[in-house]
Formats: sequence, structure tokens, C-alpha cells
Amino acid sequence: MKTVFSSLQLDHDPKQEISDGELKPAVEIPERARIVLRTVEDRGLGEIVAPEDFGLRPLQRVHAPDYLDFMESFWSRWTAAGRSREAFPFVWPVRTLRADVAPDHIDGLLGRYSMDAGTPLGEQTFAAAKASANTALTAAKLVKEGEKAAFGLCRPPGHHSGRDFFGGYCFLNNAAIAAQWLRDNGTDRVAILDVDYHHGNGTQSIFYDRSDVLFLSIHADPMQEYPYFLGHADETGENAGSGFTQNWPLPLGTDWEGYAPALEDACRWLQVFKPNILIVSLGMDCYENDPISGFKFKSDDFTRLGQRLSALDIPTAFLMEGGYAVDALGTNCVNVLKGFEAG
Ligand code: SP5
Ligand code: ZN
Repeated sequence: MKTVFSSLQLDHDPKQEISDGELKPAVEIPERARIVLRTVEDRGLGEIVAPEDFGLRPLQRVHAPDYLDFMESFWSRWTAAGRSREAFPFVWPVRTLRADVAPDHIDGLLGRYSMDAGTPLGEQTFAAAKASANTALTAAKLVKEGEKAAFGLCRPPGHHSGRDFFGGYCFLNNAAIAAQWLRDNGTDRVAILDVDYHHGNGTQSIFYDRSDVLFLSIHADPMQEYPYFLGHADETGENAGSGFTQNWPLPLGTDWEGYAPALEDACRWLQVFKPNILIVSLGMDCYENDPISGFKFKSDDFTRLGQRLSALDIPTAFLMEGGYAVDALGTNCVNVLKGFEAG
């Protein structure tokens, strides 16, 4: 299958993140994309192509205009405030504070448009995020035009970003942007299967009241793991979207044996919904040696995952999300894609 990637995606180069009560070295780093790209080449997955530029329109179909304006103008406002290092939010409009206020000060705006303090925002972040979204859109377009599968080597990732907020290393929701673009271009039914270790809260929230985009997510139980405040089993959609969101929260320590039944369940949902196109939010952070995660996948289990998805026989766009064990990330990712191709 083809891989889509742009070197602009490397320009988001965070140095640190707030994690476990400390400023620690960032884990969502450019080297992640480099190693995946290198492994795609080494193992001969297929041609690597540059993304097309889809412009702002597909982003505006998913994200709020004021959020996109904030992202676009962020760095000039940040430097105008005398700041020069990467930015972290630190105050949020929680219950009893006014969520309707858009403060003048950039620190207030950072809180308004974010969900956590673990996601640094730098000078090139939004440019890289736009390139990542174009990569997702191009992969979706390849599948729409008849490829059995395509791989969008997205970075930065997207699934934690909602309509008007960034967080969880995500700034634009690549999977949601691709799904919406497919809907706007004649694809009737789209399903998103999110196999990242973390719940895809942004994607879920974007499609929560809709029946045209099925959202399925298998992830670490949010009672114990980020993002904590979404991804519980009783979240199944609302209004027209009732029943079109399904979550499989699994305990820390889950291995392939514990994971496979949830995957079978999710596959049954896909067989019933019969999407024209499947988007896989492909995180590799279920890996046993992932530095921030708690599942126990071995590298071979990623091959099994790809094989199982292949048996569904649905045209599929794989979009990269998380996975932070950099040394094994290329192997684990290409294992899924090769597993899919081998069937
Ligand atoms: C796309 C994606 O995978 N985003 C993940 C964002 C997770 N951010 C929270 C990280 C908290 C790390 N805690 C580590 C505990 C083990 N030492
Ligand atoms: Zn993740």
C-alpha cells in the first residue's frame, strides 16, 4: 500500500512535556515519524507519496473557526507577549468558571482552547498539524479512489483534539477531518476504529450525535488512564447518534489474549454497520515497552491486528496516532500494515 507523508510534519519538535509531576523530555517527537518512514522503506511496504494540499475547508468542517484562528495566530501573539519558548496552558474554565469568555490574554486563550498541560505548542506546530491533516486527507482520497488500503503517516497525531481544543499531543483531528471529507465527497457510511492505547475523546465528541460516522474505540480504562474524563463503557452516542459510539475500556496490563475479544466485538459492529470506508486510528502504544502506557502487546500482536482487520474486507485508511517506544515503533506499525496486506 502507499504511504503518505510530508517532511513539514517534522517541524513540530517539542522539547519537554509536563508529565508525572515533572517537566520531562517530550515523547511525541519527530524521530517517531522518521523511524516509521525508514521501516516502510526497508520492508518495502510500497511507494511513499507527498500529501496534496486540501486547504482550510476540510479543517473548517470539523473545527471551530475561532479555534482555527487561535491556532493560526498563536505564535505571533505568544511572542508579542514576550514569550519565546514552547507554550503550555495552565488554567482551564472548569465548572463554575465562565466557558463563554474568550480572554484577551494569551494565557487565558491557551486554557480556553486546550484540555491538558502535556501538549507543548511551538512556532511550527500548526504548520506541522496542517501537513498531518493533509496526509490523512490524501490517504482517505486514495482509498476513496479505489485503493484497498493506504497509510497516512500522520504526526502530530489527532484523536484527542476536539472541535475547539488541542491536547494529548493532538492539534487537528486527522481521523475526523478525513471522515468528514469522505462524507462530503459522496461516501455514505464511514466507520472509525480507534486502536490507540488511549481513548479517542476528540473523535468521539465530534461524531457523538451522528449516525453516519460510527466510532469504535478499544483502549485503557479511563478510570485509570488518560484522558480519564471520556471513553467509559456507558458512552454510546446521543440523539441521532444513539448506538453509533461504542467503547471497550480494558484493564491495565491487557495483553493480546485480553484484547482479542474486544476486537472481535468491534469487528461485529463493523460487519453490521457495513461502512463504505474504514478509518483506523492506528496507535502503537499498546506495545509492552511503551514508556507511557500499560498494555502488553508484543510486536507480533500488531501483525495479528492487521490480519484481523484485513478479514473484514473493507477499504481502509490507516492513520497513525500514538506509540512512543521509538525503537520498535516502525516495526510495530509496519507489522499492522503488512499483516493487513497478507490477510
Ligand atoms: C496520541 C496519544 O497517544 N496521546 C497520548 C497523550 C497522553 N498524555 C498523558 C501522558 C501521561 C504519562 N503518564 C506516564 C505514566 C507512566 N510513567
Ligand atoms: Zn495514545
